[in-house]
Amino acid sequence: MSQRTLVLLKPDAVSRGLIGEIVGRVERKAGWRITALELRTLERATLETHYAEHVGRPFYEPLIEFMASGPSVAMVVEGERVIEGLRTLAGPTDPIAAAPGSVRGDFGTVVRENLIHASDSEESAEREMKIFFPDLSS
Ligand code: RTP
Ligand code: MG
Repeated sequence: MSQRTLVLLKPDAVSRGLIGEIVGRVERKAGWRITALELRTLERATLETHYAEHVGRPFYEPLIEFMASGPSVAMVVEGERVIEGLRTLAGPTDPIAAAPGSVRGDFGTVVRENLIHASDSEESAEREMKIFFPDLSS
């Protein structure tokens, strides 16, 4: 079942020089392909749309601030069961609970600065791809 998912390498991943490390892990998975990729400092408005589900949570404001603090990499990855696969590759939200071998488990300690975002369902993937790559063909 080929799918597409939206991945963000968050500002901590970019500032720490981990783009190649993380992109390399994605590229090495058999049959997965990166079909769009952009380095850009994300606008507040873009982030508010992306994180709309978290409005009102105590971590919402600091999360938006952090995500707007420097460049991120946005990309679309296509391939077999890639939505679940990218969530596995990323690891759980809290990097201390994430197993070594996952991106968060290998490189993170702080919940907010957890390096990577990956869409959590087909519906989220469709919604999020349109936010970051409005010109993408379906
Ligand atoms: P993401 O959406 O970024 O892929 O991460 P996720 O599904 O694993 O986590 P989610 O619950 O959607 O939270 C979104 C992002 O908000 C930050 N966060 N901080 N308690 C906290 O301080 C807290 N909780 C969440 C993290 O950056 C998380 O990835
Ligand atoms: Mg999420």
